[in-house]
Amino acid sequence: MVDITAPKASLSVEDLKKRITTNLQEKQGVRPEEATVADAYAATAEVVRDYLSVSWMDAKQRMVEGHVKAVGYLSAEFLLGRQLSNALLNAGLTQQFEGAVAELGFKPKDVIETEPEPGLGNGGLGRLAACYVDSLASLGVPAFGYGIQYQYGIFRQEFDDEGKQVERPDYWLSEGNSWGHEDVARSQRVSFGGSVVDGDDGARIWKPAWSVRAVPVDYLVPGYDSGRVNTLRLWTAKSYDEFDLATFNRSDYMGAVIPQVNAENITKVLYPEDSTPQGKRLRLEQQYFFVSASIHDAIRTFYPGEKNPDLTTFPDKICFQLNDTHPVIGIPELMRVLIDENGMDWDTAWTVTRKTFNYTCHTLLPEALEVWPAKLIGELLPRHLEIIRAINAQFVHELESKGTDKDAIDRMRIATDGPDGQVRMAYLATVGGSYVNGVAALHSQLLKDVTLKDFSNAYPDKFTNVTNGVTPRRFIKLANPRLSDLITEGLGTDKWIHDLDELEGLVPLADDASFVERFRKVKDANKQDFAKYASDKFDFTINTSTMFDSMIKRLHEYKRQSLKILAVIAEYAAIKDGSVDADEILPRSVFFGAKAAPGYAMAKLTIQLINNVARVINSDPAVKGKLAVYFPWNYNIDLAEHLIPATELDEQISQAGKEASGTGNMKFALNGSLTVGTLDGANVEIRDRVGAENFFLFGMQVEDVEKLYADGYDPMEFVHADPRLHHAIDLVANGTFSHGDRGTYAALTSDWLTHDYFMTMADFTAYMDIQKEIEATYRKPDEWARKAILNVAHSGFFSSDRSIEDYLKRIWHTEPQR
Ligand code: F55
Repeated sequence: MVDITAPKASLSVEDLKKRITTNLQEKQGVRPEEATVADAYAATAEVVRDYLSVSWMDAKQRMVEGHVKAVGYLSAEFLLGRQLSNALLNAGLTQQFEGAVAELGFKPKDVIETEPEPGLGNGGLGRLAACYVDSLASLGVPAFGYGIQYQYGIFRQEFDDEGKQVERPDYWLSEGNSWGHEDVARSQRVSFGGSVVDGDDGARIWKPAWSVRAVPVDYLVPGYDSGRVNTLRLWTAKSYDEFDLATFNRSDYMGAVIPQVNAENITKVLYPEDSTPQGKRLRLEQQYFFVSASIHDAIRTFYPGEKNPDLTTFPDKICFQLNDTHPVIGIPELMRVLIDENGMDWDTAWTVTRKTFNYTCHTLLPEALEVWPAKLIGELLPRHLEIIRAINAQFVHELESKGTDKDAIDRMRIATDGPDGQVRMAYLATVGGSYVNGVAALHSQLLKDVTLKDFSNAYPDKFTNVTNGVTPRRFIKLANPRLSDLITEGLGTDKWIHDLDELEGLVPLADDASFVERFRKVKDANKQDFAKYASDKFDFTINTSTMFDSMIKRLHEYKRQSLKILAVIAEYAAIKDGSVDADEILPRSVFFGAKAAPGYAMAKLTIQLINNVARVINSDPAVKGKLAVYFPWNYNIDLAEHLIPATELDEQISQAGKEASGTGNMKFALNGSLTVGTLDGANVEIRDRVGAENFFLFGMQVEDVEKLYADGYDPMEFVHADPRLHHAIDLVANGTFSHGDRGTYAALTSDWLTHDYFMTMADFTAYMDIQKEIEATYRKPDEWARKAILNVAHSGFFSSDRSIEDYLKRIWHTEPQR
């Protein structure tokens, strides 16, 4: 038997070159001298994957044989970003790769950039899942990521001539898939529809109407310098060629065959809504599809070959983290699997299920909590609806016997009755698992005080916090090599890459003139790089001696891109009418990056406005060199990796109490930007750590917002009180940014003046004021740099390694496997 645990020597440049050459000839079918950069990429990716697979097999074997409980991270989204450079870094092969491909006649950068970005997520939630699988592997935790391999990821955003968003399909698999490998032998059958009938001894038997085949596509997740390679298993739907017995019995040939033919639709496309889930049948099909396959996969993995496994031990083998409500149907599914498929009694199954699951909530917006029509669940998953109703009945009974008051019980029902009955997935998750966590301290507090208040009153020990984090591998080491080198030099070690608290060692260097100077040079060089990238890719001409001011995130009213664009318009107007004098103006380049959900009209109109403000301002000689606005289209991980290291001012200006955490804020602070922000989400913790004097705080706080809602908010009062705001809105309304047409932005301006639910008008003056302070600080470059260095030094807490350690201690109660 081959000893797969034997330590392997790393590869030399020569070894790697040889392997790539062989792959080119034998797998890609080209002679090395004829190879294109795409061939070189495909060959390198395969070679690196093969190289990692020895450690991967080893990790899988040890996970099953070892006695450490594993983690299954269930997420409908994993927003990975490009794989090659990350795999090379984590495997310790970056230099060998650079040497090898250079000898083969390629620029390493070109090879890396050939890879299409797998955009299998919408934004923060999906990216967080990607950071977490990186940290799990880097810390040596036995873990699986489980999700969906969509054929079409998040849409590719383009802008038309009017500056409107246009969505284009993202067929990211068109050139093949170097990283994901189908493992057809480990497929799972997932069934839908049909009915439930009585069996013997009170058993209930689900007779589904149709089934699909869930085929796993495995992605390797190499830990940084940990030797561990975990699995990210993304399921793809295939149809079965043969008929199900149930299909055959129904003798409705065409009717029965359509769902089979449509099977592959289940994993066709990622839903692009990031905050208002549509109660669509296909979305529920996606959720059940990946969760059912994953649960069965875990059972198969941990009880190999066993016909009648003792599943009371299941929670000792693995615990499942539910990434928001999307995988919550897993709770009734595990109940069904235990009871119907494995003959367990209800109470034991309930104990096992509750021990197995935990739930992370990522929102404070009520409309973002998934609620499904009971009717739909009943049609698609009739047995699950029965189980959910039984869980609900048992839960209500439990509350009654605890003496919970009747109104509270009514508010807390998991499932409501009647023709419009609903199932509330966040409640099901709270009741059906051990722990519920928010994603930043303030968010977790608000979950307890507001969103899930009744539940936290009834079960206070269930609630905990794990503040989000980001991986320093992708977002510092790979994205910002210059800063990485400077940090390593300053600290005299590169230990910070896996222990980010080491950054504290930079604190004294914030007062070291030569370090400060080098830090400034790094930022300048990154700005030059970005200008070059943006010129090549977007044809932008950017003046790099301006301040780089960025707001990159999904477009949502609560995030308040409107506040930023109104401030830009106000500044533009002030320059034009001479109300600021020329040498008072701090030259700025303002960057936006944002996709809007295709059905979100207000967000799309905001995009159109930003594009047209950019068009007008950037072509107006009166503000040339003073103010410019850039809106690179199709904001994705690649753009973030380029823009964040070059940014000096980061905008985190959501209405207080609305952004659960934010993770961009962490990436910026770690890359030496200063934040202008409200006291919201993780901004609170960032400010606490970097120091109030190194953070530009403005705006209303949660209590102010509550009070203003309660007192009755009238945005007009604020518009009248600040002539700059009044004027800026006038310019939007009078056609300045719509070729004279006064109707274009009517929906926006009327909302600002009448509703303005997120209180943009109320925070405008404070936002303009803080900008003056920002400008004054920026005029003292050494002071600015000192603050930026202190942001880096004190942000080590925001490593996703620390988040994972918190999950291990507070929720999963497991540990790395040495
Ligand atoms: C996607 C689909 C649906 Cl149906 C609902 C929400 C989403 C989604 O993408 N949510 C999301 O990204 N939430 C964000 O999660 C981040 C990670 O925890 C937070 O930092 C951020 O505050 C939150 O908005």
